[in-house]
Amino acid sequence: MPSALRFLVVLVIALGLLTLAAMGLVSRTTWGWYTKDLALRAQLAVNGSRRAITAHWEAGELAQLREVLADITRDERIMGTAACGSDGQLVVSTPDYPTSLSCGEVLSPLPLWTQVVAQPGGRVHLGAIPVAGARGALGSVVLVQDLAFLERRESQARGFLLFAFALLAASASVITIVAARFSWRGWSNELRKLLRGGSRRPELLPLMQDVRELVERLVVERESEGHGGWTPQRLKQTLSRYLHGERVVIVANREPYIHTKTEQGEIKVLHPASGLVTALEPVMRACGGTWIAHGSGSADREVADQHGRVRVPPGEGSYVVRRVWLTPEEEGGYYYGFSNEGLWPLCHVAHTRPTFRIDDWRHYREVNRRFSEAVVAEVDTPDPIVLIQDYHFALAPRLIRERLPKATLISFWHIPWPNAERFGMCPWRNELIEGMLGSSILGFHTQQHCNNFIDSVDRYIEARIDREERAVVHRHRSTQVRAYPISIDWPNRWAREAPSVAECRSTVWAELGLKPDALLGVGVDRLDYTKGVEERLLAVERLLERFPAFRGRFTFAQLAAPSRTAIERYHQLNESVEALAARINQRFGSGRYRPIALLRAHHEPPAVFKYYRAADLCYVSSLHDGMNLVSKEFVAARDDERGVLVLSSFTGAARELTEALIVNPYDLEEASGALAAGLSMSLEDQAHRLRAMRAYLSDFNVYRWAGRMLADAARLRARERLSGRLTTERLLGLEESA
Ligand code: ADQ
Repeated sequence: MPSALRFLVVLVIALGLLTLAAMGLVSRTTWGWYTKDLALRAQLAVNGSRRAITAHWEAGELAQLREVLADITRDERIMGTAACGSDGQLVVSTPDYPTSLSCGEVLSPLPLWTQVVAQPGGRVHLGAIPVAGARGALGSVVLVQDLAFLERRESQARGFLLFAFALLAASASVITIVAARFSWRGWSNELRKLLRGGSRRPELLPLMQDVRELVERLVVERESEGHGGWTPQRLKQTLSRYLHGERVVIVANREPYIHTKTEQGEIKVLHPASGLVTALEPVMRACGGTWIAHGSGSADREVADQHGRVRVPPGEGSYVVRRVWLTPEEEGGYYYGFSNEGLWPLCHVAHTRPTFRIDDWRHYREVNRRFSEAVVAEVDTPDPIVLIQDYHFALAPRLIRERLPKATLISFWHIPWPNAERFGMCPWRNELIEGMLGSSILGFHTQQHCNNFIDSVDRYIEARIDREERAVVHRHRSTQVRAYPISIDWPNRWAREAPSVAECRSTVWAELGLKPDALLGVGVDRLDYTKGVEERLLAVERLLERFPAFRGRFTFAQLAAPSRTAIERYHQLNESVEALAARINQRFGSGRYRPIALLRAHHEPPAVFKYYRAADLCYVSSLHDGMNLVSKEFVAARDDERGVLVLSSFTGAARELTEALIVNPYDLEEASGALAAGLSMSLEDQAHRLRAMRAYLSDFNVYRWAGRMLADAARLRARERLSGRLTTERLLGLEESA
């Protein structure tokens, strides 16, 4: 039986019993009132004729006495009257006086004697009123009153009562059901709100805090144990469970969708193929938050609203890009100047001097402030989750923290962190470190970068380092410093969509004009001095010097996307790479054969993956690299388990892709030897190495990177909520005891 019906049955039975009890009570009370009334009426009737009664009775005028008594019975409810002598004998009575009522039974010395007796026609009320004359007591006048009217009234009252209780029962049931429904809905809505953290009902908060903490702890523990692989769906589920509907805000220099105008005046949307975008897109799609970025496209303003907002992805609109507009001076100072001429060379050990200019620093500070204000304007709770990306925003965590003390701020530094001594070259090192310590969690690709950061804190600012917790405590706040190695999506979209390896080879062979038995090496980079492109070309030159068998057969295709071209050092690099390629081609080229194919352009991901799949070998020779996604993309592209990865030991990736041929790119003997070994590696060895690396990447993909950071953030939020509650409880306890 459903619980609502069960409740109704119990309710009706209870009301029935209550009605019976009430009717008994009402009946007794009304009878009491009425009999009292009848006695009074009898008294009044006799008193009104007392003189005549006494006179006729004393004079023995019985006929006149009967007439007086008959007058009294004219009242319709008085059935009969009798005069009973003190000796208990009937003196005289009216015709309707019941003969069954003898005077002996009703005589009483009391001023009033009443009784209800049953008669064949129904119950009657007897009232005996003593009468005395000049010579003493004469007897009593007995009035018999009909009670039929009273019974009628009683049954009417009972009917009304029954009806009233039935009505009450029905309305109580309806009200109870409606109220129960409403209050259940209210409770469940409240519960939902509470779980999302949006309730304003303080009485439920302590209970729900416990529920939330328990749920969060269980989920976090389960998720962080890493059952099964990380997929976009699992990330999505984890996020909605962790975040309870809270929105995520991302702060990054690069926007995920750039609107540009073509020469024909059409608006085109570009989705930049960057590791950062690939990593963070699923997070935004799952949470529907806001991505705050520099609006750099030529048509960005045209498609955005007055606040710089535009919904993306186009046609889907699952989250918002909030564009921050920068003047050319701001972009020059903040992006090209302090970020890319100061911090980039400072953090990479790649022999380009960092340049620090006071104006650049001012712009950097100002742009960080502008982005922080945009964060404050975009959030709708006091404790949002904000993901701050990269070296462009070292000051933002502290600026945001000042405005949103309860926010969970996760900063991720995509490039290396140098050793403390090197970091000390920056005139504003303390401000940068203190800015970053506004974060709740600070992520780097490797433990080495975390260690370097902690050493820099130790050397330059007043803070406590909690090595056990891997955290820095500064201004009473703790920042966890953790390694989260970034990765690529797996299964990889571009690898899945690419043509077969044979097709890729034949297209690339045709594009480069290679002989059928040619061997192909590939390098894919932004043209940046940290990527070791010069060292790479020198290694190819050394290969051809040392191993003549590869001359005329081996070609190295370098895909080089122009980058930061407004900076002088990048111009120089461009020229030196071109000159080097020309020299090597000059030295070892013959006929149509060119050992170096320098393809200086931004290639769309399908073209990049075509080269990965066509090549016999990929050489990543970074002089210093936070992670390096090209190496991981090459492994993802080779579902045929063919090809060799030669990888610089100075990349974060070298710690994970240990089956690659790991080299020191400065050591041209070692690097050229590895190239030669790679080009002559057995197919079995190639497959063995690729299989191991592919298995690793299928587990350690980009969803795991984002999921682990957010799982740590969820754990931190649960812990902070608990400690906040303990503090409040303790304070309350102290107040009470004071
Ligand atoms: P980057 O220095 O840009 O990233 P990387 O990690 O190799 O270096 O990512 C480059 C991305 O650009 C890859 O997805 C690659 O396919 C693409 N790309 C490179 N050359 C290209 C070309 N010519 N045409 C088209 N696309 C090209 C920074 C850090 C890295 C860190 C990432 C992510 O310097 O160490 O791995 O962020 O955190």
